[in-house]
Amino acid sequence: PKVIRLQDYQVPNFQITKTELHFNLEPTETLVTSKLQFERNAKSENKSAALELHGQDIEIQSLKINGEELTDEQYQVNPESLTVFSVPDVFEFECVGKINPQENTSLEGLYKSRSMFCTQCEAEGFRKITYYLDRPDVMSEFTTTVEADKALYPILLSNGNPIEKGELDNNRHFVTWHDPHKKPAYLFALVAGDLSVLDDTFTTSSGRDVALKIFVEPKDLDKCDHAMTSLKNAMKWDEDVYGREYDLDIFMIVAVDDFNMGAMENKGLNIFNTSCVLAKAETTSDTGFQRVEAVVAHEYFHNWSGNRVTCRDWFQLSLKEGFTVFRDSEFSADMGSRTVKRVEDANVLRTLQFAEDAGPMAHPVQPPSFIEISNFYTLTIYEKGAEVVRMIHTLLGAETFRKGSDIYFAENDGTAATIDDFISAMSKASGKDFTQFMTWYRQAGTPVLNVADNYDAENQKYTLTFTQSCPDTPEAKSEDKKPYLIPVRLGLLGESGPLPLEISDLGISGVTDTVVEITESTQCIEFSNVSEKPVPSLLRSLSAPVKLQFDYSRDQLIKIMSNDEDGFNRWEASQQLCVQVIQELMSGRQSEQPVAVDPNLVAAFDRLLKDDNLDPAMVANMLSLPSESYLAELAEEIDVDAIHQCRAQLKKTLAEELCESFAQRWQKTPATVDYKADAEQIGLRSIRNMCLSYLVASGQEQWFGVAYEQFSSANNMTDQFSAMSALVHSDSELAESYASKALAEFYQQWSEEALVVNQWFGVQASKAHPNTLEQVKALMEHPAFTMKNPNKVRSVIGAFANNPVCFHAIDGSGYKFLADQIIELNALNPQIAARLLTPLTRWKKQTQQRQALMIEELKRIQSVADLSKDVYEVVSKSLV
Ligand code: HT7
Ligand code: ZN
Repeated sequence: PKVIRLQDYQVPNFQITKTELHFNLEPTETLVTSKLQFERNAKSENKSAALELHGQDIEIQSLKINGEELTDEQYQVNPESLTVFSVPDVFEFECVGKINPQENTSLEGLYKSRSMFCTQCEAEGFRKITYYLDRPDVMSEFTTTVEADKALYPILLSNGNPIEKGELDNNRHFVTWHDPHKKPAYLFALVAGDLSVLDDTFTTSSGRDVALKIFVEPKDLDKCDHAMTSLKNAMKWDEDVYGREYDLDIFMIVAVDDFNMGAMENKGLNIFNTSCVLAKAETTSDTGFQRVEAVVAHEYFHNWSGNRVTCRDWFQLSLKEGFTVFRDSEFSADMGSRTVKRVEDANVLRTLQFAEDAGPMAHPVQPPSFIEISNFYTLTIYEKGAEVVRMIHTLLGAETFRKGSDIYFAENDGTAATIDDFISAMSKASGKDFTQFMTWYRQAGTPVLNVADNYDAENQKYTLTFTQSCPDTPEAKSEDKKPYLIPVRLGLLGESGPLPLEISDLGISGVTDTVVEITESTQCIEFSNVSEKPVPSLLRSLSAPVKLQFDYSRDQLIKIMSNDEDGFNRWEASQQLCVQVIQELMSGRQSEQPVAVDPNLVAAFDRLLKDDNLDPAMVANMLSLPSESYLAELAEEIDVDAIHQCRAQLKKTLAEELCESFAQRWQKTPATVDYKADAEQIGLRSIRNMCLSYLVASGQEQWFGVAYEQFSSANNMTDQFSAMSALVHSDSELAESYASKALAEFYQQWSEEALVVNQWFGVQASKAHPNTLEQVKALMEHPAFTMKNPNKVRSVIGAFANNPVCFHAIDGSGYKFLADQIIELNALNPQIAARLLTPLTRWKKQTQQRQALMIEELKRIQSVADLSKDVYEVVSKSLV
């Protein structure tokens, strides 16, 4: 397969000023007629270029230029393109093509999801609908007519505003939509189905009324209120914080069951995975509610950061995704608890993105090349990209950042822009030189920031020495990498509170929190008038996406944990303390000299449990042990069994020793009466369920009964699922009967709710138990499971592949199972196959025995005939 490179970018030879589409919808034979007004691009160097259009799996019925049917000699069709050899400078191109949505299991282009038709065009799906210049820098005005059977598909939608509708023969009808905003083909959308709608309105800051509509299958109409509230909050927030108003008279969301990702920001017609729209207290957990709020906001925010200003090419993907994730993350922080949101984001970044940055698919936020762009919708583009924007926000301050975003939107509105355009706007607003900062976009890998300190009591000077480095990644060796500009937010803690900071070199004095810019490979920051040896609180709020190394003693961590002004670093200190203790248990296990859990950690947890002043959500986060994947990320060589067992040992010890404190905190935290997904109630449910999970982990049977009782009587999914999950994950044999009873009852209760059944699949597939693989195979035979639905695949196969002890079973059974599924999915849905492959590609830090088994399965996948570009790229890069 061909490698596409950023350095080869060339402006398109043609532009398409107007696009007129007509869809005659039939499940297996949809006719698509396109009339495209072409003009040669004045900026193109090749003034006599042939017309080369993208297109795939389209049966051509007719091709015309300016009304004249083309003869066979005038064009050539290849599997992925159509070339018309000689064309005038301005002309109309007409194509009638036949496509088969029913058989389209890739879920790209036009496909059927249950009884409805829908589309997914980003990144390159439009070319499966009709021949086109399917690239984001070709922007056109679309008019779309959708024609279908009226009884089966009463609702016919596309982008923009409806301008005409009518009845046709044979019980058919049509609606014509016109989108006044020029857009690239990846933002095109069409939906047809028998859908119910939740209606609302939003009045914009300039007084325009916008009709808001959420379309769902009739059975789901009672689960749309939260998405609608989130949408209105997001619309208001974007006006208040970014001065961005909505620009059409109608904004629509449609929920579909079969979807490769979370949602899609098509202009005026967002299409969502049901899992990111539907929410109801009884069926959806708090994290589900929060996800709906975040994704609804994310897609809405794309209307400006993505649609009004789009990307010139796919190497600029993080221009829209990184910026929009930053925007949605700030929105969620404003809607709920800022510190909790930061902790959640940091967890995702440090476990998942850091692992990606250390793996075979590592790439810069602006990748230099790709084989299949779908493989680059990654945590690096999204989450690291958002962190890079966050650093700009930190360096400039909120006000200047806003000036920069205003300049960016004003200068690039209606165009396809680049990351450099964004940086140029930020530079104009601030006068800051971003040359060094661009390293964040151009180099892959997670920088390591090592910090050492020195206290000179006599002169009351305190010095921090920062040393940065970045490991080897596929595109560059460590020694060839340039130093980053790293903003480090910090403070110093004294015996009785924060110390005032005096850094004369930087003109900083009289504050207890500041941001210093580390730009050199090694750099010292000197603090004056420091009256006692302080404990440094570094990288507050995770001010840069780096791995911080400072040799903290446990006493120092405990001090930060209980005293720091920065809530994030209090949480971070609790995590580091746990990491140290778990690593100590692992060393003891390895040397066969078992060690006891450090009583200082037990005491610190006890104080946390008794702290009524701290936000309950933060207490829950601080009591939450570092995940197995985070511990794996920190290890040089991963011993999955040791990590699992030592982490479980710590949890059990804490549970046993603090049983009374957990029980007291559980008892005094009220259960939810009238469910609300607000920060306060979410915090209370999280501490209550955290306590319950420890109490169940203590292994005392009375708590199994309590958990089962909560499971049966809960009035919301958070409490019901948490209780069931605690029982399922218990390693006590006594808990098994409670767990299996709960699992059976849960399925009975929720068998009609697809999203709840997915949760039920997931909890079973992620249980650390020798039988899990057999159980997973049985779940795949369950009537509710199908390989054609990505949510089901993720909840069974995906959950298993991310279940470390079972996936990495030493007999290689987990690897073989996953490889078999990928081979099957490669033919059905290449995007999902490639994504699911990730855990198998991370073999480098596994033990040698596992490495060999993993490589064997990767090679087996590589040898499959008809490997999709998606799977080919991931497998081949992981075998280098
Ligand atoms: N911009 C959207 C990306 C997306 C996507 C990409 C590849 C394959 C399927 C897809 N579905 C949606 C989602 C977003 O970031 O908002
Ligand atoms: Zn996005």
